[in-house]
Amino acid sequence: MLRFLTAGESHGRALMVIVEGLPAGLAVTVEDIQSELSRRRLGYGRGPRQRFEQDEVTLVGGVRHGRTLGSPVAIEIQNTEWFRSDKWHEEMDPAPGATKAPLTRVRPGHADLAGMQKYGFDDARDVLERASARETAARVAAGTLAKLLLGHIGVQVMSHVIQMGAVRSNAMRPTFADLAAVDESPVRCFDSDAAARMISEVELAAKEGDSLGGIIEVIGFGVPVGLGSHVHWDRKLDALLAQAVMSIQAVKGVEIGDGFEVAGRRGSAAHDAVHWDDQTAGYVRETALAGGTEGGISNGGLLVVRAAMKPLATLNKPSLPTVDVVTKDSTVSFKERTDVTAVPAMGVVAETMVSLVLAAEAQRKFGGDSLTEFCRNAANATAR
Ligand code: EPS
Repeated sequence: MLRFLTAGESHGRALMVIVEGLPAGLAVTVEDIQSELSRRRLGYGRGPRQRFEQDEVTLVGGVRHGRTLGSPVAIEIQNTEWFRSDKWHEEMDPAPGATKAPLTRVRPGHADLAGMQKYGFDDARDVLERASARETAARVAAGTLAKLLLGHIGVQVMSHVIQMGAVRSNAMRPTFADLAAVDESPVRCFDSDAAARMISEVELAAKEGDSLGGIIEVIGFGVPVGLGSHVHWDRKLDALLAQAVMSIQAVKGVEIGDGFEVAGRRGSAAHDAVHWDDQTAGYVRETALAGGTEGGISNGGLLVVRAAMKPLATLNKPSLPTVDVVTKDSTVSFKERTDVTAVPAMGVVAETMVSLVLAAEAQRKFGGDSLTEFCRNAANATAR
């Protein structure tokens, strides 16, 4: 089974990810990973760090002469600030020592307080360094491998921003051919009118030292029939997707297809009608209300997953009341360098998580130790 594990703190020397279970023979380069990582840095409203962060990638193991070996793939992503300065060396030193400046005025909405209570820490940095969305860079590196694998069986995954703050996009759903246009939008929105309003919304929030959330949509094209299963709760594809996407930092809602909207409709208007198409000799659904899964099984239609991100808990002008955990006095939180919004980047991370789930389920269904075996099995698994 395809699985991965990340390690590393936001301001430590590097992030690491180990991806296990890929077939041998998958072509992969550092440039493939770097190009996905640079897509994650996109997006109006990101803070100063994204301008200098280089996401320098080293393939540490599992790849030889541009191809996977079937062994675990280990990837390291250096943190630019650590390697180009000594800024974090003392603060994040793994050797025994103590911080000079513990962070004790916890941020409401962040992992700070719950994490300190859970692990018995006196310094919020012990929590925030790992809770930081910086960790998603390691996920995106892993997701690059999943996307490359899926590409061999004709699956393509993209995302776009459909809401930023209160501004909603009205555009038609993009196709995969529109991905470059989406990535060129400073807010990764396919609706250029809405994009302009989203940018103003970000500028306004930035001026007021505030933050913004929003909603992204992930679309999967060419997902084969039969990923996931109805037979167990923990094999349902929609449930696996929901967990994977919900695990992204600051995501508070996940919707498969038109999940919430459909709840208010009558059954006769809530489902995707099924037709037979003589030309392709296959079943077709012209709508994707169910988001491409029925009974927890991919149905061969368009896969649609949406994720709602709360506004970032770190505020440039901290204003929400909180408590200093040492004195118990009422105060406002400490200040950390932050983004105004990370919604456009979260879309790329959600693509990653969806791709990792689809690749794992495709491996479960088609198996194979080599890419050739995997592709042969997928090609032979014709849906009846
Ligand atoms: C983050 C705070 C900011 C973001 C960071 C996530 O980092 P810093 O405090 O170092 O400026 O830029 O995101 C990334 C570094 C990244 O690569 O996504 C946070 O607190 O979660």
